[in-house]
Amino acid sequence: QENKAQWLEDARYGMFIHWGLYSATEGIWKGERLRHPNNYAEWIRYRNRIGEAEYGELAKRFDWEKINPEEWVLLAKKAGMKYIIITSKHHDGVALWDTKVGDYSLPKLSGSNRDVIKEIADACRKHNMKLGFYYSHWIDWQHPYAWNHNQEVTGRVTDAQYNQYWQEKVIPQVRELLTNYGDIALMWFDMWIPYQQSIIKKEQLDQLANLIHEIQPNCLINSRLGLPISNKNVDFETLGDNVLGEAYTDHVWETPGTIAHSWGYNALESEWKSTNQIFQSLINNVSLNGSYTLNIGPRADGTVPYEGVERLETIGKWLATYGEA
Ligand code: FUL
Repeated sequence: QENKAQWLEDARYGMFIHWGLYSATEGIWKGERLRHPNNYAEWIRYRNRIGEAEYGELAKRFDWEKINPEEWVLLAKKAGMKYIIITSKHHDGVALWDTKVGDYSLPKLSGSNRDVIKEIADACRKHNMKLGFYYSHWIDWQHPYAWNHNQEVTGRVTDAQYNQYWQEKVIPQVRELLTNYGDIALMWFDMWIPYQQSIIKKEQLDQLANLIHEIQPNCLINSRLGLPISNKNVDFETLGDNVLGEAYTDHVWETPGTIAHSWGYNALESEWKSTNQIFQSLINNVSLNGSYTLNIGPRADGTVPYEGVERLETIGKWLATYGEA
């Protein structure tokens, strides 16, 4: 039987893009710098308990004159990457696209009519790049009945309430993503514990997977959906953040990796990995038939920090010379 995830194993190297309202904070909230724990820049809304309205104001800081998703695609090309995965909705609950499900989207909050998801989808088609969507299904700091860390502890959200979140936000939003933007190579969900330990029910995950299969049968689903790789609805395994492969497996897998520490843009980032270290990670995974999905965190004006561009281009030059048969 043909493995529909084979292309991902063959692709070996892709780009992750973490971009959203959090990018506009640049990792600093009212003068306060990131600190442990939860010190990923894209977690700032949760960490600093930023309210809905105040967080929404961040959309005004986006510079639409400069934002150009095609440049991300061209950078991925130059880097030798074969696919792109972008955060369509991260934990903050904000849709980057022009969703008809609620008002909490980048276009509506910013007052711009630009849909960067459409723009990146068009650019990917133009440049022959596969496109996948990160979608935070489990956690959503916007919807009152979704999992938002406090409620899991206090048990305030009931199963019925969670299901309301699921039916009125997750399902219709994923339907939009798979209906309005052409062929989507993969859906990258993000729950790092098995669903049994979460508020999510198996029936809800099956409903989500069935929806995806119905609209786009070739679209892959990753294991952070909350199910093991042995489940028929999971097409490839996503290892832990920056966790590299250690052995051959009988399934397709990838590592999501950062160039520095945070995934979202952090102006005070101080933990840049060396080009050599990143390259070694890529080679490690490729030598075990795995894939490496390396992240960039563009600023609110769409520009990519020099430290990232420089590393991507250096590796890309090597790959162009020696990388392909
Ligand atoms: C994690 C998330 O919590 C991070 O913010 C990031 O999206 C990473 C890829 O997955 O677990």
